[in-house]
Amino acid sequence: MRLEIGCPLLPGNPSCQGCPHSIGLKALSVLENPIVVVPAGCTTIIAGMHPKSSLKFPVVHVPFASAPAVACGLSKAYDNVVVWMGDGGADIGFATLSGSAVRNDNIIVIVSDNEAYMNTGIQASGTTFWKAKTTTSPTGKREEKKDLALIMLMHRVPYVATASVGYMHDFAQKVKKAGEIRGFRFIHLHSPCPPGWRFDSSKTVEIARMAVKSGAWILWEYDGKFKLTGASRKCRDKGKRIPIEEYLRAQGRFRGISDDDVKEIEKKVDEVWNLVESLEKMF
Ligand SMILES: Cc1ncc(C[n+]2csc(CCOP(=O)(O)OP(=O)(O)O)c2C)c(N)n1
Ligand code: SF4
Ligand SMILES: [Mg+2]
Repeated sequence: MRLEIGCPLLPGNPSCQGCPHSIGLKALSVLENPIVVVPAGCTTIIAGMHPKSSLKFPVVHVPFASAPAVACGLSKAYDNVVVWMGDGGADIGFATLSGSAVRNDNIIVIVSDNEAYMNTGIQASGTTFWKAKTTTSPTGKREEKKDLALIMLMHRVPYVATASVGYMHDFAQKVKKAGEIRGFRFIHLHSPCPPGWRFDSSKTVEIARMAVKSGAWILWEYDGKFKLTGASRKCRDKGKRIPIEEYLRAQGRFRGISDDDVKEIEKKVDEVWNLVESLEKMF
């Protein structure tokens, strides 16, 4: 069933053109009266400062490390408490994120992952892609991209999924399903950022889809059973994927990447697919 996705974001807000958070936030419209907890990041700016707000639901602005703890408190009085945080927030706030998952708090956490600390000037985060150039990795990131969704899955919480702003219906279905489950629910949203990744602002959805179609980002869901979802089901067969090189070369942050590094990335992506396929058999 196709869900009706509304637009809880008002026009005139200060997001960049083609901002992935602005696209992703629309999926929250499938929840009844959500309360959204937002730690520092681009979404703080997009939402705006009290008494003004560009979002049609209540927003609580909090310091980085406290977001899931604040949401835990709110969940004692309200349903549908959602933390909407960036990948930087998930790095810096990981202790409270993990603690909240361990307690199985009755909250939904969505990490909108644009693979860098964008709001403070494109610094690399734990989820920045290997070899991506940022202001703190000017020759390409040397460390691996950590797999946050799998880390959260290993907390053995009731619901974990990945999603992409390129596939909003898949994402909205996951938000809706998460809203019907109690306990700690986690969604890792892939959010390509035009200025941070250096591509034209009209191409956010196209780049997000290329990530999925090349197999570099895998859409999956765990709701008691681990399964691939949406476009990623077709990408199980490697022959049906687009070349990863196409995805990488469409972004300025990978400018000048060597053919050997592209091959290395293909190998890393294959390893993640092997892991995901073994999880399908295990859970
Ligand atoms: C404890 C703390 N450290 C650093 C900052 C400065 N700061 C504000 S926003 C931000 C980047 C956030 O990055 P991310 O969570 O990925 O969100 P994005 O801006 O990419 O959407 C940082 C480092 C802060 N507000 N608090
Ligand atoms: S820098 Fe990226 S995430 Fe931040 S407002 Fe601009 S497009 Fe959105
Ligand atoms: Mg970020």
